[in-house]
Amino acid sequence: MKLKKLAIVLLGVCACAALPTYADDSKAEAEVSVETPVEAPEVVYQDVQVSQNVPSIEFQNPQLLQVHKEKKATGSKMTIHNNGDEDLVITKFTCEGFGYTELHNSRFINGEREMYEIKEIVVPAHGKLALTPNRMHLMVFKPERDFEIGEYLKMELDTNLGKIPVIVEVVPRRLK
Ligand SMILES: [Cu+2]
Repeated sequence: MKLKKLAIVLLGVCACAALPTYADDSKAEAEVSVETPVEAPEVVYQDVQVSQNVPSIEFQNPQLLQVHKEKKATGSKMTIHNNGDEDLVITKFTCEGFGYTELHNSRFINGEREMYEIKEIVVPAHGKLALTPNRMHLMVFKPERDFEIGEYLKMELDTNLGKIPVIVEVVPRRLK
């Protein structure tokens, strides 16, 4: 008797699982949206990223070089495409996991690279700009922890067109 009852219960479970139940789907969806953290990034990492709030701006291969152990700082590499009619002016930015940031340019004196802070980075309308530690770039300081190669970190750029999120991939320190 007991065994038969168990079989019926199991059958019932199987039948339920096989049936598409729209009520359950909506419930699952509601649960997901409740559990989604408020600070979830609006964009995910892709080789080419287009911002939802400023669709004329495109980021190609956004990367952050692994943090320099002694200097506790590092720079970014990416190409920013501006398909809009207005120049893009970056005035500051933040980066997840870092306590301090600066906009930088580099100059070479006797073959030695020297970085210095600049007030803004401009990507001309209908133009593009390649950011690299050898030229203009986004520099981050005060790492709050160690970062692994392949990790994704969210940056947020303050620009004349509004705040623009971009996800950077942590890559090995290798410069062309
Ligand atoms: Cu720098």
